[in-house]
Amino acid sequence: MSLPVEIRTGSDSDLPKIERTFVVLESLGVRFETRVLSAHRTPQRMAARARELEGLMFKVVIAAAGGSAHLPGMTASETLLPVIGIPVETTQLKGMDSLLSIIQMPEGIPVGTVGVAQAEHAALLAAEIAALDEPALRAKIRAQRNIAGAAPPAREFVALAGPKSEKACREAMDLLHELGVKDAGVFEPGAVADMEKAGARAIIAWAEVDTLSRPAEIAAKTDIPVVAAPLASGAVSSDFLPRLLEKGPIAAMGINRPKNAALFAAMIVGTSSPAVREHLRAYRERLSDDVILKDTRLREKGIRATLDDLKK
Ligand code: RP5
Repeated sequence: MSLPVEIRTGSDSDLPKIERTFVVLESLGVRFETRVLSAHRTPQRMAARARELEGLMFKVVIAAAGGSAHLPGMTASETLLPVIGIPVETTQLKGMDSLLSIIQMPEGIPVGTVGVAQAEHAALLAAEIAALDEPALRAKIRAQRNIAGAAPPAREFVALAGPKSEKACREAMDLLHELGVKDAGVFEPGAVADMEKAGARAIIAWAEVDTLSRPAEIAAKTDIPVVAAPLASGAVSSDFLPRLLEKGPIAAMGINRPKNAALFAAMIVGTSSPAVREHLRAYRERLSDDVILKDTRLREKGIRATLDDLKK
């Protein structure tokens, strides 16, 4: 029988720090495999294993690392499975180094990040993703999280908890459409029961400086995985991300990455939709082609002409 969750850490020293992940998954009866794979010290081994995961029928990856924590991001660049990143707490910087290394991914390669040391949230998110087509597991998760009632079956639908930031909403909607996700709709943030009734498979919850707790408030009412999409118009204070991630379980994107929120939601949909996964694969190929094109142009034109072009 295939296992739905792979848990990978950058070192065995991370394992005791994420012990709640194992405890929670075991309590829910969700099977997992655990590996130590360092992004820096065993890059090839780490990448090769990441490339195998889809074929082995895994559904979701939890990756934990501390400090210059590149394991979740590098894993995400090698698989189309959703990757949940756990920033491991560090002595000097209290895990802020790990958090920023994991969450601020470039456009195109999202990592659903939980708060520093939030191993339990990561386990719950992974279980929620694995449970989307398994009513019995959903019921167990809802019971454990004190969420009332049975969840209506999930269909190929992504809910966007608006109505703020129309531009971000539009960008996310357009990308979901491009990625072949059958249906998506915008809801008032409080209308979680309606999102459930609509059969959402993922909820994208926008958060701004005055609404940072909103994604977690939505997550408190449902077992549908919540993708938190923080938006900010200028510089933010150092507690912006910690405040966003204080409660959960939420899978947070970097700041101003609405497309990554759509991609992560589509990756969740892709765990049961081969068609969406093929769109995601093509999208990744376009991202890669774009970088290769930039490099080719630079080599052809030279640095001076390229700088002139970039400054135009
Ligand atoms: C990171 O460096 C690991 O994820 C771990 O959090 C940290 C320390 O690793 P070890 O020195 O214990 O191997 O890559």
